[in-house]
Amino acid sequence: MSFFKKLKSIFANFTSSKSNEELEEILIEADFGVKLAAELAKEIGVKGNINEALKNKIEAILSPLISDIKVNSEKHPFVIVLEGVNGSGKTTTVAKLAYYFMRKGFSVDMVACDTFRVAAAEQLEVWAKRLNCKLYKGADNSGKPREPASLAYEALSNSKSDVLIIDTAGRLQNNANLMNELAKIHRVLKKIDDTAPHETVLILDATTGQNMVEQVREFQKVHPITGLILNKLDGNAKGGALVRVANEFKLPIYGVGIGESEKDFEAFSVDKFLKDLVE
Ligand SMILES: Nc1nc2c(ncn2[C@@H]2O[C@H](COP(=O)(O)OP(=O)(O)O)[C@@H](O)[C@H]2O)c(=O)[nH]1
Ligand SMILES: [Mg+2]
Repeated sequence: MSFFKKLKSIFANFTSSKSNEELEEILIEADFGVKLAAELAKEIGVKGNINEALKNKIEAILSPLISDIKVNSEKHPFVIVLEGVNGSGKTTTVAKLAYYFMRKGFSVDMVACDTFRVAAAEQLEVWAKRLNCKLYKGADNSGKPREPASLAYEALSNSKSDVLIIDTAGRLQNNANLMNELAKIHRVLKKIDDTAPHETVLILDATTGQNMVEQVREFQKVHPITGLILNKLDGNAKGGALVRVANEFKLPIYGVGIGESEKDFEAFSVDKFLKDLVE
C-alpha cells in the first residue's frame, strides 16, 4: 500500500480508544520507520484529535527545514553540485535551478560531469541552448569522454558566471566508483576554492519511498549534503518518506520538482503536502 493510502487509513480508522502500541504499529505500517513511529506515538499519545496531532507533528518536523537556495555573491562563481541516483532528476534540476537563478538576475554556467553516457551530455546541451547558458561539456573534440573531475576543474577555473551548476552521474559500474568520482570532483574544486562546492544538493525522487533514507545516508558518507530537492511530486507520489528523511537528517529542503520543464520547480509547501496526505 502506498504511503498515502496507509496514512489515509490511519486517519480513517484511528479512534482514540486504541492504545499507544497500536498507534505505533500503524505508523510503522505507514512507512514512518520504527524510530520515528515510536517517537510520534509517544508524543501524540492516544488522547485528543489524532489527525491534528499527527499533522502538527509532521509540520513541526518539516517547517524548520524549508529554505531557499541562496547565492552567496562573495563566492564567484557560486558552485552547486547536484548528486543523486540515476533518474532522480539531476539533469532536469540543473535546468530548473538555472532558470530560477537567472530570473533573479544571476548568470549561470552548466557543467556536464555525467560524462559516461553521451546522451547525458546531449540532454544538458539541449537545456543549455534553450536557456542560453554556457556549457562545459563532457566530451573532447574527438568525442572521447572527459574525466569528470578534470572537466569540473576546467569549468571552475574558467567560468565567469555568478553561479556554476555541476551535473553528475547517477550510476557507474558500481557504487564505490560513483562515490570515488564524486569525492574526486569535490577535491579538485577545493584546489581552486577551498570553500567549494558551496552547495551539494541531493536530488531525490518522491516515488522511491523508503529507499530515500538509504540514499541520503550513502551520499552523506562521501561528503556533507547541504540540502535536498524532492522531484516528481506532480505524480501519484506523496513523498511521505521525506518526513522520515527530514526527521533523521535535518537537511534543508530547497524545493520540489513538479514536472519536466525548467519552470516546474517551487518551494516546498507543508500545507500542500499535508493536504495531499489527508484529502
Ligand atoms: N513528472 C516529473 N518528471 C520529472 C521531474 N524531474 C525530472 N523528471 C523526469 O525524470 C526523468 C529523469 O530525469 P533526469 O533529469 O534525466 O534524471 P537524472 O538521471 O538524475 O539526471 C526525465 O524523463 C525527466 O523529464 C519532475 O519533477 N516531475
Ligand atoms: Mg542526468
